Amino acid sequence: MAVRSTTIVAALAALAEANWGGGYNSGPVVSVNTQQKYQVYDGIGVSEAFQRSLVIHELDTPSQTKVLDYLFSKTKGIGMTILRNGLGSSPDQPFDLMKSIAPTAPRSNSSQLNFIPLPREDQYQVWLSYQAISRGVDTIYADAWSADGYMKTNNTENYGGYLCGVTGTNCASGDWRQSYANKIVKYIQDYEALGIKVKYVGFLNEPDLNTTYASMQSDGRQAADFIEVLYPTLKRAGLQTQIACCDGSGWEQNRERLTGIQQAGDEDKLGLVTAHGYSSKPGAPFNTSKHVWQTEWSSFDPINYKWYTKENYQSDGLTWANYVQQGFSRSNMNGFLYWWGAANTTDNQSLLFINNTSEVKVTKRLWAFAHFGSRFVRVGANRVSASVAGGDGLLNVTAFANTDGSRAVQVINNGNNTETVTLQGVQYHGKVTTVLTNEANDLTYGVARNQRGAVSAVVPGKSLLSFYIESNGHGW
Ligand SMILES: *[C@@H]1O[C@H](CO)[C@@H](O)[C@H](O)[C@H]1NC(C)=O
Ligand SMILES: *[C@@H]1O[C@H](CO)[C@@H](O)[C@H](O)[C@H]1NC(C)=O
Ligand SMILES: *[C@@H]1O[C@H](CO)[C@@H](O)[C@H](O)[C@H]1NC(C)=O
Ligand SMILES: *[C@@H]1O[C@H](CO)[C@@H](O)[C@H](O)[C@H]1NC(C)=O
Ligand SMILES: *[C@@H]1O[C@H](CO)[C@@H](O)[C@H](O)[C@H]1NC(C)=O
Ligand SMILES: *[C@@H]1O[C@H](CO)[C@@H](O)[C@H](O)[C@H]1NC(C)=O
Ligand SMILES: *[C@@H]1O[C@H](CO)[C@@H](O)[C@H](O)[C@H]1NC(C)=O
Ligand SMILES: *[C@@H]1O[C@H](CO)[C@@H](O)[C@H](O)[C@H]1NC(C)=O
Ligand SMILES: *[C@@H]1O[C@H](CO)[C@@H](O)[C@H](O)[C@H]1NC(C)=O
Ligand SMILES: CC(=O)N[C@H]1CO[C@H](CO)[C@@H](O)[C@@H]1O
Repeated sequence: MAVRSTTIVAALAALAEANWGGGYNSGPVVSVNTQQKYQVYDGIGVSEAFQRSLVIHELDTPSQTKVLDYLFSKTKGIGMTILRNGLGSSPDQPFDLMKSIAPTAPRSNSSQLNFIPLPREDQYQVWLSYQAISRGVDTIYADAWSADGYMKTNNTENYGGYLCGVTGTNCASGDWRQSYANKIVKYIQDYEALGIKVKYVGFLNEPDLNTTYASMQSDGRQAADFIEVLYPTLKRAGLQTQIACCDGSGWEQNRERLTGIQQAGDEDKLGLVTAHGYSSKPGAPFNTSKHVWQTEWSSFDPINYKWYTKENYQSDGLTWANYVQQGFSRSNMNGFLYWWGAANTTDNQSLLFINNTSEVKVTKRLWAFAHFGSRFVRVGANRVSASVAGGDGLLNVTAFANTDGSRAVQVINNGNNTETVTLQGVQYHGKVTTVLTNEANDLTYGVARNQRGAVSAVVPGKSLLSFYIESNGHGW
């Protein structure tokens, strides 16, 4: 087409938006309103804690590059922007433990901790952070599963127990909160010395559970007791790292802890609220003005590479497409993390399965995440209003407006029927890109139909289709 003036372009766009429902098809209509802005998008992410970073490091070079690109590259992969590293509490480092930087007990709670350098580059999490950052990750979240055993009521990093010094504890060895805060600060400083900024730090993981591996229990009051020490310690060290809490094993378990922190008057010391999806799935939003992330969730089914096997099957790609979408649309999350990105564990705990040192297998869950990754949704975007009318009631939609003016609209068809979906309310000219994922497609790019101003696309049953409009109004 010949060069057009911007006035004509604008007029055409206005015509397009006025004409959407012109009766060209009677399928469902997705209405987007970019003026109605909701939460800010921080990203999607994963963890390689418990030495899965080492498993990636052990791969041969082509497989290693493949894994890193799949997870973090927005051109070759899905463009995750958040990495959750494990902050170790173990005395040693056999597979799959995370060794502490203060592995041996000092003389007393008032003595200097016995720091050692980051063990084995923090199980190659330093290397992984560099690799991730070089591909576009902009947020490192360091999270501890427990304090070191000698700081706890039960003298071990395992089997729950509490941090000595918080409400309800009375340890003969004294109050270890300041020591734990000092250790966390030293860990962040070790990363900063290597040029890696830790944006958020968490001191708990699933504090509602007592497990055989590293775990430390805490209710909201007890979390607040530690936050009151950690917050000024971070400030005194001149660190900008903000506190994340509490990685509860489920959404509601975490809500209880957040409420406890709020009642203690310490919510303003938090930078981020973090919850997992296991014990209770993400539901109603938390009552907080802080950013909220779902920071760990996965299936434990055996390895499943498929997109759809049956309704709500925990490890299917389509199930996770719905979980991520609803995380943003219903639970008002700013970020959504899976558990492991890549692991050699033969269950469905990861998005990529590593078999020995040379084979990498991709699950369909990875491609479900891709539609919500930085290929299409950029850090700092706003989720905006999107709704669907017509159809069989089995379509679910979300929309994001990027700060550069580009927009992404995700349409999940949970039904069996193929639907022709018309898009309304999004300014465009030229072509609108479509991206399709289902059993037969992994991010297959196409062009939306554009008939007399009505932009539409065919969305087969059990599929996820994104409309993507570049900042200049063009598709890709
Ligand atoms: C955690 O569970 C173990 C094993 O069931 C038990 O021995 C221990 O007392 C529990 N710890 C706490 C703090 O409840
Ligand atoms: C060590 O524990 C004692 C007893 O609880 C406490 O008074 C003291 O402040 C603690 N030391 C530090 C450095 O927190
Ligand atoms: C939400 O928190 C505010 C205080 O920040 C409080 O005034 C309000 O009652 C809470 N709402 C609910 C539904 O708990
Ligand atoms: C993951 O789930 C699928 C579907 O149930 C199953 O066939 C597969 O065996 C599971 N993965 C592993 C490693 O067992
Ligand atoms: C995964 O890799 C680690 C590190 O090489 C190894 O110790 C472990 O046995 C592997 N696990 C499986 C299931 O292959
Ligand atoms: C891992 O690779 C071996 C061959 O190296 C193969 O026999 C085995 O089936 C693979 N395992 C999985 C779970 O894919
Ligand atoms: C790795 O390869 C060995 C031998 O080829 C095989 O016995 C083993 O099952 C493989 N590991 C996995 C996780 O499949
Ligand atoms: C789609 O959204 C509706 C309304 O929020 C919800 O009831 C339904 O469960 C969602 N579908 C799926 C498959 O999650
Ligand atoms: C889709 O088809 C399957 C298999 O034929 C059936 O079990 C299921 O109920 C159908 N789902 C809907 C929403 O119609
Ligand atoms: C070894 C040890 O001290 N175990 C303790 C862990 O914590 C629980 C409850 O706080 C105690 O009952 C155990 O004795």
